[in-house]
Amino acid sequence: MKPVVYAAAGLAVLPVLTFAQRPASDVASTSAGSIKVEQLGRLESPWGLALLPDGRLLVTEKPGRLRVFANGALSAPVENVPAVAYRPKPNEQGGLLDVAVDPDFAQNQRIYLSYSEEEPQSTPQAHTPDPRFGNSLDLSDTRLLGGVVASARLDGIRLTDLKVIWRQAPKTIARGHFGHRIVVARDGTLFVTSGDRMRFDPAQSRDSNLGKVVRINRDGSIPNDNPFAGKPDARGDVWSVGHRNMLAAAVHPVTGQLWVVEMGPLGGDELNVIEPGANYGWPIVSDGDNYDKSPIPDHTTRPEFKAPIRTWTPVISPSGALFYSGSLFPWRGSLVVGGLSSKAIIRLTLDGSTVTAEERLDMQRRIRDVLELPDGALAAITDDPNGELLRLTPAASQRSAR
Ligand SMILES: [Ca+2]
Ligand SMILES: [Ca+2]
Repeated sequence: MKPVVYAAAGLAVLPVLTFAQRPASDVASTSAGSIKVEQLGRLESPWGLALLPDGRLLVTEKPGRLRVFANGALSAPVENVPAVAYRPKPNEQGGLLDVAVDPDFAQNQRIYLSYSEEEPQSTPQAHTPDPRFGNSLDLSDTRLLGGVVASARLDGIRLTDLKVIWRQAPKTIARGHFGHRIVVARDGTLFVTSGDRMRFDPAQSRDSNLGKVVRINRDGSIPNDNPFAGKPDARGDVWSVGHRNMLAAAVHPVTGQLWVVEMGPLGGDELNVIEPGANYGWPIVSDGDNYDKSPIPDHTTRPEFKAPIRTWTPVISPSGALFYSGSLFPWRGSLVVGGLSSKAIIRLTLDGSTVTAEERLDMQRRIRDVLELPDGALAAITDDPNGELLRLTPAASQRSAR
């Protein structure tokens, strides 16, 4: 991997950006000039953003609400959103998670939601502490949970004809690592990032879809050209193997490949270019280590596993990604990644599948998802019980437009 150029003062590289305050609108200087950050609305723990063909935005809130942003305002909660398994901070990662829009929405009005559900009538199970998590595991968590993808028709602000089309299997105790970004592939199939549910080893197991990238048809059936479709010893929904917790994913605009940004453990966040059937190594290798400081061999020690094209230690905590295609910012072709613990938007300049530069926009907020608006502006949501829907635009063009 080529050395990555970090943003740093005094070097001939891209500047670090800092917003001095957190008012409803911020301005900061970037390599693309001054950027204005406007607050469009407030949301409780928003998680996923999607754009409808008519320009309306969909946004989820983890406690179980879906809202429509149109004409400058957030709607009331969309009716008939299914019940989700959610419990408030600091112990939750589940709830209502991502939302995606059918490529034929104008004809069929269908959208896709991911969320966590509890096993009906499940008996609470004792938690087996895993030393690899150190003291980071929530032992009060004893319910069997799993992630779900559902399809529904959006009729105004009401869902109809809701169908569950995919489930994580097996359900397990543990509050985290659902994953669950939904990305529509160029061929109209759906990619779903399925986290390891904090159980490590299922990520390498062929009879589980935990710790995998999954690809399904829009009705939940298995595409015939999936790498393990029809094989007796593997699940047909699996597209790639050996992942931890992938909260950011986007389809490359030229190659059509899925790119995912994966949370590492203690260090070792990864940017991976996904190839069908490939094994990305978790939990056997990671450039990070376990929470109890026990070492995990680095990727370079096991070349049989597909290596990330970039890793981050300390971590950025990736959550949400897009390939920028607009012209409002001079960023066409960049991969833009939202960061939680980094409280940043990370922009990677690419040459093919090599990262040639990295710019961090210091947002002073945990960024949960990012989206490109039709005019090339960026929308972002923040991971906070008192979260924000933000719009980022070049400050100069904002002034000239008014
Ligand atoms: Ca890996
Ligand atoms: Ca390591």
